[in-house]
Amino acid sequence: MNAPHPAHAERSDLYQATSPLHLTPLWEVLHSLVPPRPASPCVPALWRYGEVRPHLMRAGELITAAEAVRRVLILENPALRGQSAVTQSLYAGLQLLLPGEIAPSHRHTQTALRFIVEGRGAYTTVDGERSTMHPGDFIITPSWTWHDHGHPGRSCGDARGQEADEPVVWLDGLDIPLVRFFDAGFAEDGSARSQALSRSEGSSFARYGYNMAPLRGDAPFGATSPIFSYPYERSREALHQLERAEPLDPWDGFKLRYINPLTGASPMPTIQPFLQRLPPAFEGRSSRQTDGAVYSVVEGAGTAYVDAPGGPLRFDFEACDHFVVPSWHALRLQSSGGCVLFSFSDRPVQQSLGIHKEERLA
Ligand code: 1HN
Repeated sequence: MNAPHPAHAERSDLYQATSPLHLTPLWEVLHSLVPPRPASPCVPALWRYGEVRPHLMRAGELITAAEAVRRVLILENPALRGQSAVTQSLYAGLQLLLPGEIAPSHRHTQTALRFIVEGRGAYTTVDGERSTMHPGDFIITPSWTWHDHGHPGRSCGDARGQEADEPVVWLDGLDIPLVRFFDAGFAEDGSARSQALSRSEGSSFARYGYNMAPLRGDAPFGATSPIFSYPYERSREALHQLERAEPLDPWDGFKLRYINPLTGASPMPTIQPFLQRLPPAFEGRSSRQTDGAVYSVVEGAGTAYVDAPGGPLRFDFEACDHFVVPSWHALRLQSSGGCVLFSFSDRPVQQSLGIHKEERLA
């Protein structure tokens, strides 16, 4: 073996002498600080609903929504265990509410989205307005708004029948890691379990959801959409109409982004949700983006091929499965019978910083 370069021993001495002063030589870390391309510590991962659901239902037997406050199994990126993060910037979890339960009112700086996975009969109340949940609905909780969830079941006297007795499960997406990064989070519990209602159900949609808007008044939630619920019925219809009559995109199939109707921008300043239809016999091309994304399979089945540093991965997915594609991991989608995918990412943050990048590969 060669003798160590004389400077190396002296450099070592320097590092040892500077370390107690909390000083670090940049030249030892420069390349990992500014890598030539994104090198996410996150890994691609798939959560099969068939495997997750029994544990979620078991949680429903072991703890009430009231005791848990939010009864959720967090989707943790396998490479970020213990951090409650699905990507470096985003949180995702599956929440269960059973008939007769209430998840009590609170508010926090973190913005949340809900995407309903299964079940009927539950509602969420945001800032005094209730939204009934249906599978496929995308629902927003703006930053610092009071919110509670409830599931009256059949005890409330209406005759909706069997369906109101179902467990309801939804995907929560929050900007928790982002807000934690900024050390900017506040939270507060409500004084009542359920907040008082101040508007009729559907009034925010009536005001803002039909390509019209009130004549006076500011945006009620700043940069966040004034619509609390984007019903699946309507988003699905949009995609199906495009599928019937329009050419598909070779990478995305038919993919639309949800918007804040007052601005045309993302419904939330930190999270952009999307809905995407892959028609039958779809063989998508490969692309990569700097925004890692979480996917919820709404209908149908297909395959996601994700290029990862350790070799390509293949996720065969079906309805209610969830998967995560980290930043700058090329993704290719395929579906023989057709499917619908919901997804969300931190794209609006990256776009506002001017660093978002997408590459569509051959
Ligand atoms: C929260 O408030 C909800 O309101 C869900 O349903 C998940 C995760 C962390 C912190 C707050 C909800 C959450 C959360």
